[in-house]
Amino acid sequence: MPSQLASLKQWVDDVARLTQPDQVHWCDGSDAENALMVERMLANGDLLKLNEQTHPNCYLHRSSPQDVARVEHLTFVCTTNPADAGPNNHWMEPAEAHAQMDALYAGCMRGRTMYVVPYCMGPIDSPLSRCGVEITDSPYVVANMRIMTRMGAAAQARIEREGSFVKGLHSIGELDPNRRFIMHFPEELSIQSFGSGYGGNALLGKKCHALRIASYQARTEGWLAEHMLIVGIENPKGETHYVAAAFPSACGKTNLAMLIPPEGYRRDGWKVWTVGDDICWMHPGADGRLYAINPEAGYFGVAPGTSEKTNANAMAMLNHDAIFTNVGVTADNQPWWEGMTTGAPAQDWQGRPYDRAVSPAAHPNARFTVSAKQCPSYTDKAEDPQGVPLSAIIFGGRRASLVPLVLEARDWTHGVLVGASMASETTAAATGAVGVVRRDSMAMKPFAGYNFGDYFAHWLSFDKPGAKLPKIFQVNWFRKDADGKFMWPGFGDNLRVLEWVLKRATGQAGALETPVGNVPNPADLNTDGLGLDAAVLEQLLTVDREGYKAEMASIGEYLDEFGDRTPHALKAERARIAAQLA
Ligand code: GTP
Ligand code: SPV
Ligand code: MN
Repeated sequence: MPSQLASLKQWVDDVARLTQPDQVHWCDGSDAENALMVERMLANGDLLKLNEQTHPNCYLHRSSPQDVARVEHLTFVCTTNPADAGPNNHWMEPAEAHAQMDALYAGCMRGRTMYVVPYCMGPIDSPLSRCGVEITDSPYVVANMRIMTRMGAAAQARIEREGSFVKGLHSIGELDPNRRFIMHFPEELSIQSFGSGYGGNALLGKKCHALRIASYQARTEGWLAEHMLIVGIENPKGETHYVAAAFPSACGKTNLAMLIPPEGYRRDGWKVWTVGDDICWMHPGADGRLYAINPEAGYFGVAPGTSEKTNANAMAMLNHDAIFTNVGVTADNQPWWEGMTTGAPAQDWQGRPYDRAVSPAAHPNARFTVSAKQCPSYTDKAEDPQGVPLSAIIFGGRRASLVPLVLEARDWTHGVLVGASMASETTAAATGAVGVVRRDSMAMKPFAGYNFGDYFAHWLSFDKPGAKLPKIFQVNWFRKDADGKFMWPGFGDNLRVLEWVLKRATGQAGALETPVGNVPNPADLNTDGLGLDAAVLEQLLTVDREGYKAEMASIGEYLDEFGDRTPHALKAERARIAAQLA
């Protein structure tokens, strides 16, 4: 139903005049509308139906082979003052960016339908939620936004009531990588994306709105928009503590959010509840604690590596009503990707006969889209308008060496330094080289909508009288031995580390103090039934002082990249640790 809100109506009219679609469709989010989208995509080849017996209502989308991941080099934050975007972002002058985008958008929807997609990030009745409208010419985007957000009539009603929303304009254009831009205008609360139909480039509610624009809004409004999963850990006494954890793209958020406890833990009564797997909005509550909501309603998860062994919860939610993007298929048309323990690929992600010498069956960044409610560990706390109170915040990355399995920050300031100085090996989630270690502060390098120096200061500002902040930790599941093998089993066994984290947060576990943080003594971790070599555990928990001296020097150089925007308190904290190590 076209909007009664003058600003929304006006914007949609302006966009239609610029892009010249054949039709304008206002999305209501209904089942009938979704059936129409699917019908259109089956007709034009955007979707292929998967095996109806084994995977009812499941579809495969094969994206353009040149359009398979986020494109950081084509993603811009367009602020009036370049220093507000910071050295952590690509910047373009707003007027220049608008001129470039207008030229690309001119007439780009001729012969197409323009969809107007109202959506709400967060529970529809939560004061912490924020709304947006995405205009797109891609029915694939409409179908994905319907799963990933609260999309349709209820969101539109909220937008009309509140009168404000984030404006997102998206066109797939010709899917030409040379005519592709993802532009953000935080001062205007708007996003413009052209030339990609993939994931975070195109589903504008996700990284563009819920991280880049939201982080900018959150700074002025006193909250945090973060690249974090949210998980509830229920102990045998029936107490549930919530943890938020930031890992860079394709570094284990979905897996940790859906963790299945090791057998001994299950027997003792431990349970894990999934609130979110990618994005977390945190607000200080009246009681001084930080409360978190998951602004998303679905999961856009990495398929390769997902298996009965690593993530049985994810496998169970992918049997029906899911969209698969760039996976392979079996001879009987079931989805297939590397790491699966059953079946065999017949075609690869580009639809060619599978040949291991030519290509993996699934693209390394192949994804599934599925409603959060289909996950066996779903909790209706994900719908709680107040959010869940956090007991711990964890930062983690892929570090083959140096960083121990887990360490605890001394206090909030130290924790912010730990997050700010995170580094991780790059992955297939973004176009470019894979496996290169780079600084990725709070796993937000590709997603912070403003200068990291200001962002670190904003993080520090939460430590004020009356605040009951979560404790901050760092983890590393990805240490490798001399043979290049992972030293820690990971996945379900990560609960062993979470148990120590929560015990530390409630003052019930021991630790060894070191200049870079507190690490568990081997006896402080529950390793029952793990069968891990004592020497390996020892190595995982050892702080390499010489290695950390070099790391601290490198962190000093990194903090200096943000000039005088880097808070003095953070530099002082780094200097204090460096001095202790010396
Ligand atoms: P985005 O959706 O891109 O933000 O990624 P994510 O952080 O949710 O990563 P995800 O959980 O999808 O994991 C990415 C890859 O890391 C998958 O191939 C996993 O199998 C692998 N992985 C996840 N957890 C672990 C772990 O504990 N140990 C090891 N070795 N690999 C892991
Ligand atoms: C990520 O890259 O961190 C993702 C996938 O979660 S995307 O939606 O493409 O950003
Ligand atoms: Mn992500």
